[in-house]
Amino acid sequence: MKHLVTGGAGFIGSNYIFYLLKKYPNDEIVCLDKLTYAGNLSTLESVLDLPNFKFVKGDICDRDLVYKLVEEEMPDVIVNFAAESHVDRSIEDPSLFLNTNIVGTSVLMDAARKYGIKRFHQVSTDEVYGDLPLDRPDLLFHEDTPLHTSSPYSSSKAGADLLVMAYHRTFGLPVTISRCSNNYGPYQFPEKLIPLMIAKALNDEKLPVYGDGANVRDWLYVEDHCEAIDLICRKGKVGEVYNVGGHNERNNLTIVKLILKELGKSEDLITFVVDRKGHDRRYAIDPTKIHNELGWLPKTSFENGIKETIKWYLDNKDWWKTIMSGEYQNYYQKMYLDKGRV
Ligand code: NAD
Ligand code: TDX
Repeated sequence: MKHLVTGGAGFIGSNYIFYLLKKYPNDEIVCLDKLTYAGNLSTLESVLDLPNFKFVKGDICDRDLVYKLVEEEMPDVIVNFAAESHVDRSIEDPSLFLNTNIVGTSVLMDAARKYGIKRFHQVSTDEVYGDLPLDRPDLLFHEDTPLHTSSPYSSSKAGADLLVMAYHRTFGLPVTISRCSNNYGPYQFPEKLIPLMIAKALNDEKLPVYGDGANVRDWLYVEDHCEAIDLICRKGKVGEVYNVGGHNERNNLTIVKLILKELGKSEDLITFVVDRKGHDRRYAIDPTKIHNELGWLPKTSFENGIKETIKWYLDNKDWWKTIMSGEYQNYYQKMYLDKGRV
């Protein structure tokens, strides 16, 4: 099978590429990534020279480039991870999110239509459903829960989801959508809660908890998300949405305290800071459909996953330290262009 993976130099996309290459060593993968601040080519270092892997630096909004690439490569499936993904940044600058997350998705789907690609998979998020109250633990997000977004980020993802379903209904494009809860694991950019708190704790810096720290997220180990996407691409029903989550709700303060405990650091490092604007209170996914229809269940418990993740950040300090220093942005020039890999 040949995959065009967009956003593969980011957190989940890179884990997806590693997952595919381990499980299907003969599959071919083309990765298209703009290498924004969130894309780190050094993450893909171990696969860059494989004969069945190709990296292309480019923007999913660049119609000419995308059409040319899809025509040349003719992948069996396009899996779209490329996005602006950080809620706080979307509050600072919404327009970038609308462009990449909505316009970029439409350009990819136009290419998929034009060249008759057999599957377009959109990687979406539970944030499109808005939030749930803390005092109603019985409520969960189902696939037919109305879209009800809070941030420019989640609105841009919901806009893309609506377009994906419209391309299916109007043009018959063979699409699927996955909506997953919060991921954690190796290679997550240290602006998101878990890697940020690990890095700050290791540097003995203050850990900024927004508001009262009682906001709840439903955490899933990234490899479990990758397995779900792969299953949907191979066996999922065209035109369907699949929720992905592991019934693992925790509030932010619990997570931060757990990280400090694992690292042997004092809770005095916690500092409560001004809340995020429009901050979603609680997310909780009902993954019954993907379990019943495709047999998917998460394999990694939170207890093991968080230990593995903390260990990974301890063992790979260079990876996140070069990010925090900005050094990683020279990697493409140094290790890719200069080595003639293009
Ligand atoms: P990320 O920010 O770590 O990575 C995004 C990648 O997309 C980067 O490599 C970046 O360079 C690339 N990119 C950005 N704009 C681009 C453009 N215009 N053209 C080409 N490439 C571009 O994000 P992530 O956390 O890995 O999330 C991947 C996808 O999964 C996103 O669509 C996100 O909405 C979704 N998602 C994330 C989570 C989560 O917890 N992180 C949960 C559910 C869904
Ligand atoms: O410094 C912080 N302090 C803090 O209290 C940060 C960065 C976050 N938080 C809180 C805000 C959220 O309640 O932690 C929670 C998690 O925040 P993020 O890591 O920014 O994730 P979230 O906003 O939940 O969105 C994530 O999950 C859904 C991803 O970034 C999205 O791409 C995905 O769609």
